[in-house]
Amino acid sequence: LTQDELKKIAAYKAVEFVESGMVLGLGTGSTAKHAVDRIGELLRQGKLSNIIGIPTSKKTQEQALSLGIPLSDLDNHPNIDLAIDGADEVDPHLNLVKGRGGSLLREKMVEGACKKFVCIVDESKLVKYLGGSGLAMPVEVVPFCWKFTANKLQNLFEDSGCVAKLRNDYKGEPFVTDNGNYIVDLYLKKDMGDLQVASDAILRIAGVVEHGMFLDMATTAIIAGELGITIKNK
Ligand code: DER
Repeated sequence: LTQDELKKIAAYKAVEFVESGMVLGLGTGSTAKHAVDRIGELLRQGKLSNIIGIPTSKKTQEQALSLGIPLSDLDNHPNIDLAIDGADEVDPHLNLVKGRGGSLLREKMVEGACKKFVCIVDESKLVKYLGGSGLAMPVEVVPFCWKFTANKLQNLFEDSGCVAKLRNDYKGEPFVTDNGNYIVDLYLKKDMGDLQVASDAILRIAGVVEHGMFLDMATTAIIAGELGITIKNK
């Protein structure tokens, strides 16, 4: 099975949790895309009805619009029944790294407003500890003096051999989020210790808007692997 087929399997399994009448947080990324497609398909077939989608990015908003999924926002629906979204890393406690697609702020706002947050991943996303994959730990920062903020972030985790890099787009320009901010990616060589302490320290830096660690937020993880599907509950 290809990675995308595994993503699709996890996504379709998560959509089995969706009931008619629900307000749904619609995730962002290549795994969540399958879930949004599936929701659109079930609505079209009449197998689901009265769904309201709260998108976690402009990209997902466009996808949902093209599928005819009725949409609203957090101002109108501050309490959401269920969110379905991918992740870049999942640790054994269902803590996540998200945001490699750049949507972490809206994802964290939406998923923070949900009664249930089902995280859908292929097995390649499982890690022993967050930041352990050597891949980016995203932090959304204001563009104003981003270098100053990036240096503070890098120094915060110097014991973990942290390197902070501004994320650029394909043109080599700074990547700009849906919210008009920049992303500084942190690359760690060792784990960052207590995650809550690390999270609090990052958020104390004035130029930081939000980071990509989703601690104690996912209620369920659906993991699709070569040997089948695993469902882990908090
Ligand atoms: O950027 C994001 O937060 C995405 O949800 C990411 O965490 C997962 O993206 P993927 O499903 O394309 O791997």
